[in-house]
Amino acid sequence: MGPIWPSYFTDCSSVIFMVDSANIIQISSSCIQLLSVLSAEPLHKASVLVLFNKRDLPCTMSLVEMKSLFRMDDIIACASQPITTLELSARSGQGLQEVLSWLDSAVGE
Ligand SMILES: Nc1nc2c(ncn2[C@@H]2O[C@H](COP(=O)(O)OP(=O)(O)OP(=O)(O)O)[C@@H](O)[C@H]2O)c(=O)[nH]1
Ligand SMILES: [Mg+2]
Repeated sequence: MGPIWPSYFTDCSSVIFMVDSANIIQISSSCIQLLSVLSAEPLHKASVLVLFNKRDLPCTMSLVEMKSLFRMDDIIACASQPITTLELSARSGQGLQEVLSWLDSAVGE
């Protein structure tokens, strides 16, 4: 669906970018998609949450490993937006409270 995302960027004040952290094959393309979202002009001031989902599944990398593959520190340092990273299991609900707190503060701004 990536090619049609830009049609939703106008008037968008916050972005949740969900990464399937159980799908190692998709990590590099996921990183490229994230960079393209971050460089989109209408989103240059949006609050961004990068969410590593499916943390309940076995054989997933640690958050530290995922972030290092994404070069997340470099991305955060270069991006114009404030970026938060969190891990989540949408299935078990682990991490959901932190996501809701982020939404609360992002939407409240
Ligand atoms: N175990 C687990 N499953 C999840 C979680 N979140 C979503 N799913 C499941 O993932 C499936 C959806 O696949 P996703 O890969 O998230 O969706 P997608 O990327 O649009 O679909 P694909 O193109 O098939 O990868 C559904 O069966 C969900 O129940 C999670 O945190 N843990
Ligand atoms: Mg998927």
